[in-house]
Amino acid sequence: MTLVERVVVLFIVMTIVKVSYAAVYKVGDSAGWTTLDTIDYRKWAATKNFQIGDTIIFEYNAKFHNVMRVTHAMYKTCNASSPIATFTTGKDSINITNHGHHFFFCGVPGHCQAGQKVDINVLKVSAEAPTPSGSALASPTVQASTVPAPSPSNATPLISLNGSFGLVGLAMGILSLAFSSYV
Ligand SMILES: *[C@@H]1O[C@H](CO)[C@@H](O)[C@H](O)[C@H]1NC(C)=O
Ligand SMILES: *[C@@H]1O[C@H](CO)[C@@H](O)[C@H](O)[C@H]1NC(C)=O
Ligand SMILES: [Cu+2]
Repeated sequence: MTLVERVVVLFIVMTIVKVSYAAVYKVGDSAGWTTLDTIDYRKWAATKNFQIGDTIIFEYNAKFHNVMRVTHAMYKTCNASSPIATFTTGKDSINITNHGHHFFFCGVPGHCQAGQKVDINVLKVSAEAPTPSGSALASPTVQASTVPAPSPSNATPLISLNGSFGLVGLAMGILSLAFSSYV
């Protein structure tokens, strides 16, 4: 390989690693964070495979909406009295740094009740295929027949660990391939 080819390969590998490790999701896609269209944010979230490192963007008119991160109990009852965090810029980026549920709603009275609420659930086992386990809510039979249920045992963290080692290993392998002839 020429030097240019090596650099190109390296760039491609780094791009792949970056894409698979840090996705950016705009809540509601082009509609954004709103009550105008009747957006089903639960359906929106169910098609995503959220992972640690991903960025969630709430985009909205700050005159009419906001974003509050809340507990599960507050989320269920649309209780905005003591949010964990409040965002009001109109374009809020939230970095996902841990597993589990991340509950958000709009704290403007009535908006959460109208459906302006979303649960960003970051699963422990990351699926390679774009088949979100969240779709189990919509179609449990399809989910059960096509995707093996993740084992709830202690083995699950090992699977994702192996996965990231595999990717790092691939990148390092190609790196050493690219530069081996210079050593
Ligand atoms: C909302 O939550 C606060 C604090 O957790 C609580 O004191 C209050 O009673 C709740 N309000 C309603 C309407 O449930
Ligand atoms: C999220 O991460 C990006 C880059 O990784 C950083 O620039 C940004 O400030 C972070 N945002 C928050 C809210 O921490
Ligand atoms: Cu709102």
